[in-house]
Amino acid sequence: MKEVNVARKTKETDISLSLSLFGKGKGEINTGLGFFDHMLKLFAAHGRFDLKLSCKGDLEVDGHHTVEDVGIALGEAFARALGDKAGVTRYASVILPMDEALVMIALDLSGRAHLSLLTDIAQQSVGGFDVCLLKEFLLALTRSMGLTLHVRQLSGENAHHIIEAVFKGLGRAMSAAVSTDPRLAGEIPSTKGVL
Ligand SMILES: [Mn+2]
Repeated sequence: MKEVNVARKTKETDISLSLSLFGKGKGEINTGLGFFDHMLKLFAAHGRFDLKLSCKGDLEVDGHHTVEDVGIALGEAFARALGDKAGVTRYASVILPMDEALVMIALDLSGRAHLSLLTDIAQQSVGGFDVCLLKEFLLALTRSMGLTLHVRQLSGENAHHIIEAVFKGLGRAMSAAVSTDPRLAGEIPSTKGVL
């Protein structure tokens, strides 16, 4: 599978993104939100994706449009890179520790968008990143690529650690789900024949 490029421009954001599913984990990310860049770099590194992303968003309003639209563009890139999902593993889950934080990620490249996010984060903001934007990002991603995603915070206190565990776990689980299952011999992993 080769590199996929997505360009998305609205009155709120201007995004250009390139994604390789089987890369070296290289992230070149510039969204103007330092904490979000850090999270997306971890996602790329732990997923072994190569992700180049620049977003010029209306940060003078707040981070909402930037975070949501990056989720939409990233989901579109995954959907296009996966195509008909022939031969992919499809399901994956991981329980990822980050110091005191422990987060479970379970996902299915189902073609159906569903997000179940259960976290308990006391801080409202971390490094200028509104904690509520975590949900907006995951909603945009799941809708855009047709992903079923369950996220459970099993423990944790520090907002940076908890959100970091979500992005690292998401990278790890996505990496496993998009990988080829040789036993499928190129078949689409659904009894319906379509994902
Ligand atoms: Mn960190």
